[in-house]
Amino acid sequence: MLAWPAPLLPTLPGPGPVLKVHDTARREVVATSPGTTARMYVCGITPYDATHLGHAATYLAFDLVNRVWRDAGHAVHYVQNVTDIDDPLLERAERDGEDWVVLGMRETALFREDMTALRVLPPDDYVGAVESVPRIVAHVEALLDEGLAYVLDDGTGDVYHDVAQAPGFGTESGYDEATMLRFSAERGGDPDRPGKRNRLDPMLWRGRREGEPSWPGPRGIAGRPGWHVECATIALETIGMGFDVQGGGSDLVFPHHEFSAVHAEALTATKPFARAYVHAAMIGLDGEKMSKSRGNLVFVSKLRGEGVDPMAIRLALLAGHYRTDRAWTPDLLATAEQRLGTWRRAVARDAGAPAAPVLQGLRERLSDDLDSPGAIALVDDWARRTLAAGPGGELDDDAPTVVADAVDALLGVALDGPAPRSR
Ligand code: 5CA
Ligand code: ZN
Repeated sequence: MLAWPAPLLPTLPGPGPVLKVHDTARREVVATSPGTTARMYVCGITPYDATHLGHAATYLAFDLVNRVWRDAGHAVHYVQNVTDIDDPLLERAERDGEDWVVLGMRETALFREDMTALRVLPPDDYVGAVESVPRIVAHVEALLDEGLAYVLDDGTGDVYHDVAQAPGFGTESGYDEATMLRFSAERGGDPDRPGKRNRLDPMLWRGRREGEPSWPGPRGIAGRPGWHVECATIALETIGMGFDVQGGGSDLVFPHHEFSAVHAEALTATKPFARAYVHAAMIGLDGEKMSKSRGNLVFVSKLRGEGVDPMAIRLALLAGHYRTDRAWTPDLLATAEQRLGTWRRAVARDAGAPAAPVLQGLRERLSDDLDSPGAIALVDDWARRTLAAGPGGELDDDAPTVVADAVDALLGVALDGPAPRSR
């Protein structure tokens, strides 16, 4: 699939430090150790509705990973999927009397626009589930051949992975069985379905149902792919096993990332799928997780349509740490607009407070588990000192340019625009 255009990335003097991030599997902050090319897979959208601020926050967190790695001198092979066939897409299309293909294409196009406006670096491979069906089928077939998967004996043709034969099962989330059963029921699994060998067994292939789209499948069973094997397949086809970061929101810790890893590790008989599993916390609204199914959404495109500067949206979301669940509020946006205006006024000056400590501080903060609030505080302080300095103060001529480049390259916030209108 087509991704979106890349924003310009200024080059900064010297390399930045090694990135440390929190790995869900090891339950601690760990140093990443990519080769020349860092490899990252981030779970993409299910395109049945517009990008909300929760999605945006998650993609911004991984955009920081990308930027910190590049600043450290790595090339980055970034992969993202689009779940362009799944239950929620079909349900929404049915509700609205729309073709599911048209719905998916339209919402994916809107997502590209939102990501472009937010200056998110695009994936190198942007891959849909539908275009991956033949490779997914080959994988399901392989798991059946190995005796690691089974066809449910109820005439539906549904295929499940037998987790009892997966030695690594449970190591990504670290959850106990009761927690797994609860999340499985809440997040697309079917623990109460009769006939499964284990209640947690995840579906690999769903046999054709009346009125649903279908493709030729494993063992000649027409149907459509399961969710976790989609991401396992797309990652294996693009960046292979043992890649550096698997990313997504914390609602993907279980079952999705657990089973993507289980499928891929079974298919290749190697470990690990990812070297670190990194999860962004949830953005909420009015005390609840922002989600398409709850309908309590603030859309990036709606804010853009109201004339909100996308750089203010970016700053508002990065003002909280990616691992802290947090609420979206109008105040957050107002503060970010004010901050953006202040920063823009400061970098428009002919001279500013010394830039070297700001560059070093930004690098230190962001490489330390993506401490964006800490990074933002450093720029606040620099802008305050720059704007407060009178003529003849200790100011450097090149400081505004260096700080603007650092803020652009590391935080992804372009400061060459006008100060946003105040509300
Ligand atoms: N297509 C699958 C992943 S393969 C999916 O989860 N799609 S999604 O559209 O539901 O979510 C896209 C991304 O946004 C996921 O990483 C998800 O964890 C994240 N996300 C969803 N809601 C929120 C939220 N309220 N706050 C933060 N991140 C969220
Ligand atoms: Zn995924």
